[in-house]
Amino acid sequence: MTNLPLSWTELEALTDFHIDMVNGPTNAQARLRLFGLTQSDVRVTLYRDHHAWCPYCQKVWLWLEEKQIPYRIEKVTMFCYGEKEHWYKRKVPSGMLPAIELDGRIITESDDILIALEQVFGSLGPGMKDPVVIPLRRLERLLFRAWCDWLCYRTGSQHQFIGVVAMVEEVLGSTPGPYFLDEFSTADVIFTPYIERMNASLYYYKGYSLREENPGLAAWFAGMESRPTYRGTQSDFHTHAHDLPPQMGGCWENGEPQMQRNKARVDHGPWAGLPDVTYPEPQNSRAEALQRVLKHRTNIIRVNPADDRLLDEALRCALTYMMTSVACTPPPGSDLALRYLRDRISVPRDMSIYAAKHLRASLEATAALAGDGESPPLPTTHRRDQNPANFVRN
Ligand SMILES: N[C@@H](CCC(=O)N[C@@H](CS)C(=O)NCC(=O)O)C(=O)O
Repeated sequence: MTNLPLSWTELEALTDFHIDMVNGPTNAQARLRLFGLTQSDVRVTLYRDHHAWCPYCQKVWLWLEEKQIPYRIEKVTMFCYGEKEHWYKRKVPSGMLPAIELDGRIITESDDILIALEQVFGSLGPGMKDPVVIPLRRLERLLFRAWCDWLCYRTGSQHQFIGVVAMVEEVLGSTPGPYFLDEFSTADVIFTPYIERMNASLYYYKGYSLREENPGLAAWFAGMESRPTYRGTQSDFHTHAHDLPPQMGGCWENGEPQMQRNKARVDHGPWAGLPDVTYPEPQNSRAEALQRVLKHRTNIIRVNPADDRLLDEALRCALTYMMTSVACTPPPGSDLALRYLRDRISVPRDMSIYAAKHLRASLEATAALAGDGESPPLPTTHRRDQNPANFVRN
């Protein structure tokens, strides 16, 4: 007997997921963060990318969240996703992100932004110019360059990267807790965006698991994941693996068996258990995924190359499976459409990491009932398939 998918109305009844975006936990969807204060307390606007992906934006975002500074968020398109907003180019002619407006003054460059914020709101532990932080900032840039070299060039050196990682491990091993200094501080914020991207990209393109092979970094990740601020900004392997190539000018696969296995797993699952997250899964992650799809379903269906009616039914099959474990066979030909969507869930832009894993898994399991067709590979020189202009307003 064929199971029928639930209707949209029946699906709506299966989620009561709700967070207070303004005063609740860190989240990528908020346009205003108040931390219990009022709009008249807001002195800062953060301009960051629509995708919640830009690493330098994550640095400033995390800092503001840790310090609980009330701020507004204005989202801007990065060049490789679409056209830069004219209003932003009038403020910041280079179009570069992040920028902040602090008491009406525009500031760019993430380090200068943090320094300016420190002057007004105080530092997060030892500040950017503190003698204990400066060498750590240099180490972060050293690690960054060694990573770029290994990831992006055929001749790049794993050996050199591992050498810098050993220096990072030594620092982490010399502090009493999991962080770069005795307590969580600016130094951890500075390292966060690129360590996260290194973990994802080296797993996928080189078969190397930064987090699993280095005890200091494993403990650091666990420390970071104990913080709701970091969880709210945290991305997953799939998102990073496919957002990095256009930003980095390409990433080189080393073609080794472990790399091939890792790549297949990130692209096709199973996503549960990947070393991109280890904190215990929240109970409401399926409900979160469902709520996010319900909110954007019209656009999700419209931008998919498949026929709207076909995807409408197929998507309800996948969501029914995710929420009830009842498998419904989707219409013939919908395997491509479901996998198109599977490949375009962006974390944390669309939902949190565990919610995305459930949604990807349900889309894949449902697609497999229709066939083994794959949608064309994701572009590597741009990501205009993700142009926010298709999503910003319903
Ligand atoms: N040194 C700058 C680097 C900022 C940067 O490279 N931003 C990139 C995004 S990660 C950007 O805005 N690129 C233009 C674009 O993609 O639209 C900083 O620390 O803020």
